[in-house]
Amino acid sequence: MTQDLFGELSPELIREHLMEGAVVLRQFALADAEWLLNDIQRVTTQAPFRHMKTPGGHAMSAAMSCCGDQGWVTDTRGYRYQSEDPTSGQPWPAMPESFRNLAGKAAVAAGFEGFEPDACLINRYEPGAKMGLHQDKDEQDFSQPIVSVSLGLPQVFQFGGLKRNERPVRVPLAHGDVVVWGGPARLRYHGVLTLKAGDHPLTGVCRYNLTFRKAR
Ligand code: MD3
Ligand code: FE
Repeated sequence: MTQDLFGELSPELIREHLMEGAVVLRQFALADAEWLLNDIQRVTTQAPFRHMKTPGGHAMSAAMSCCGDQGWVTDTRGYRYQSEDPTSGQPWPAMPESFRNLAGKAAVAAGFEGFEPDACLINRYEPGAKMGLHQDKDEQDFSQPIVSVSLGLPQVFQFGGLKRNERPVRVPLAHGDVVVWGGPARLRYHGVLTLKAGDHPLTGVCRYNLTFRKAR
């Protein structure tokens, strides 16, 4: 613990610089994890997890839901953001304050002031689930970063280059880790390897990942 100017105790910030524009904030969300998980539960009661289909017709192995003004969807028509949940036809659940606060704090800690995400994609991985290398490029403004929060079981993240054929670097992500991707890292290929079986005290047999985006 360190003491700041006002004598308040705060946990040491563990910053791992991955490459230009990408920083891992180890355990940054640890103290907020139970609130975040509660809010994941509330959001996904309204907008249940589902396995969306890629334009190629394959069901994704990660189950997904969204909150905020915009949600990311995929179906046979393609990938896009939209303001309604296609399952219910209703607007996505509002972004919980716990989500918004954490995303803002993490962006500032990584050097991005004024990050105001309008979308949060919630991914749930169970053993055997993975996400292949892809770019996040359905957002309008690539000058805005993406903040990702890992909760529950650990999973190995793959961080590639600007072309799919560049060999990715492997970065293990654990409960509470937050990664901020901006600047020249914003359009890099990335994915996660297959989740291994395990049992986490707060999430059981799964890993959750929140990604905060400015879609519009
Ligand atoms: C690097 N999710 O939802 S988060 C996704 O663990 C996604 O669920 C993964 O990729 C997961 O699109 C990885 C880390 C991440 C998210 C966005 C990025 C890394 C990124 C955007 C640009 C570069
Ligand atoms: Fe992604």
